Amino acid sequence: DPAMEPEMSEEHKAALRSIKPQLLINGKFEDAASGKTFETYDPRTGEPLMTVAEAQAEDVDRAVKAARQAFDEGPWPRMSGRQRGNIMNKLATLMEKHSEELATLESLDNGKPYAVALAADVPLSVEHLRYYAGWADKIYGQTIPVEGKMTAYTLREPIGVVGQIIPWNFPLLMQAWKLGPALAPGNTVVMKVAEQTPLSALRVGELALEAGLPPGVLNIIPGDGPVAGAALASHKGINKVAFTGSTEVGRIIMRQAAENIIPVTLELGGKSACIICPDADLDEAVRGAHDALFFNHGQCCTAGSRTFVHESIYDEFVARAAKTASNRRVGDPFDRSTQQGPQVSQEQFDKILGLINKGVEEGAKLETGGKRHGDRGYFVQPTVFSNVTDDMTIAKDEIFGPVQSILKWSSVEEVIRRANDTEYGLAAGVFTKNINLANTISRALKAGTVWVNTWNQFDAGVPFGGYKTSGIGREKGEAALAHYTQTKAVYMPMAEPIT
Ligand code: TXE
Repeated sequence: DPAMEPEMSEEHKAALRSIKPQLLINGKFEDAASGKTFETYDPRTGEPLMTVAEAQAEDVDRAVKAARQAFDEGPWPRMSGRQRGNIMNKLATLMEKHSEELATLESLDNGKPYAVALAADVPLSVEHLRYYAGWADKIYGQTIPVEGKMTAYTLREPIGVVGQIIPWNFPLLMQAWKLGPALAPGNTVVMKVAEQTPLSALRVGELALEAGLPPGVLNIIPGDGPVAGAALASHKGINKVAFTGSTEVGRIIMRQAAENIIPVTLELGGKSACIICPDADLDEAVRGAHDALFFNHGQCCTAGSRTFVHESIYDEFVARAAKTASNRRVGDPFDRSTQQGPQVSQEQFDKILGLINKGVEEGAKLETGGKRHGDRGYFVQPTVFSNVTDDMTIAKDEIFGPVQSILKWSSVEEVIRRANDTEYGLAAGVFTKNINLANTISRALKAGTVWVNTWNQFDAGVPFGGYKTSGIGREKGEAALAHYTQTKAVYMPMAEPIT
């Protein structure tokens, strides 16, 4: 395709050639039974990037059967935790070895800056797998003293076949977040990757086989949400479902899980409040609030999409925030100076520009940006709105784009109430040097994560998840393992103890 030539280097082509763009079922890459395929697009140009096999219900069924057999008869849940940990560590090491290739795929498919993918997405995914590899031989129960001549203990067993559905904003990282706690205790997995970004996950699937993951333990099915995703979430053969994506689809997934009475974990949308107190270091706060919103082009469930600024510093803050946003370097993700690439898809691009227009219509003041950047691809100008009020659409809906909304507050009680006045509760944060204020506000915020004078910290060991409609359950840390194991209690009489 001549339109693509200027931007497709030999490195890019080599990374694309490294992929088998098919379904990974039972340790083999294969086409969909129907032969169906779909295109994944290059968000820089909107041109097709690669043709990928598209799973239908019959393929999902084959994948679930493979995962079932691997769980019921295969070595994975039967080998020692330490052996599982060794294989997971090998996968992490292979991913590290292929860092540049994986980062290239991530940028080509998703549009995020290559430098960010290489410095964050890949190493954080590697670290995550290593963290859970470390847990694999440390998942154990308790011995519980009971009445009478009886002994009792618990075992923590894997749940079985797990269905996992992931989104496109952090393809590698979302895959690692889901795989780590599922694989460590011995579950087997069928993973539906996002139709926008299937590439890096497929490469990881191949590396997992190379690392020695037995066939059927990890099955990867690219495909459409309402087709492949729905077939997976409603399949009678899965024992648990885990989903990251929109709140709207989360509701559907939970309904389907209810039909089969299986546990469900959901990581959904957010409208996170970033509260700037009058005593905050203004430069740090402007930079912090900027990064909280604009990181990953605003495509973060934790985006600080409601910036609440105290009235005493409001005008100065707005001026500096607008300047910072207008200085943000937008461009080709493979240019090392680029801070912001294109949004992931035409659909997201349209949604964001639509919400920007809504902001203008409803009376918010456009300080900078507001339009598409350039004339092709899905680039959006870094945009800042001031004079945003709580009732505006841009203050309520998840925009998932580079659009900062700055609201004004005057008292602590008021800002806490307004920050919590949302259906979401994923993350929140406060910038202040006053330790009492930091404590008061962080305790009062109804959100699964609160950041104080920082944002977007995601250590593998720290639990992450939502209050309210932002989700159910926790990912990362020890907390996630609880969702991927079930407890068996064993009672056994014992002879009269001799003491
Ligand atoms: O999400 P979907 P979309 C939010 C964000 C974004 C909006 C829409 O606001 O603008 O959601 O994005 C699969 N049964 N987030 O449309 O549809 C789908 O194929 C089973 C927040 O991309 O929820 C993909 O793999 N699966 C979010 C995954 O669900 C279905 C990240 C997510 O897609 C399905 C992404 C169905 N009926 C978007 N329909 C976050 N929490 O970080 C779709 N899918």
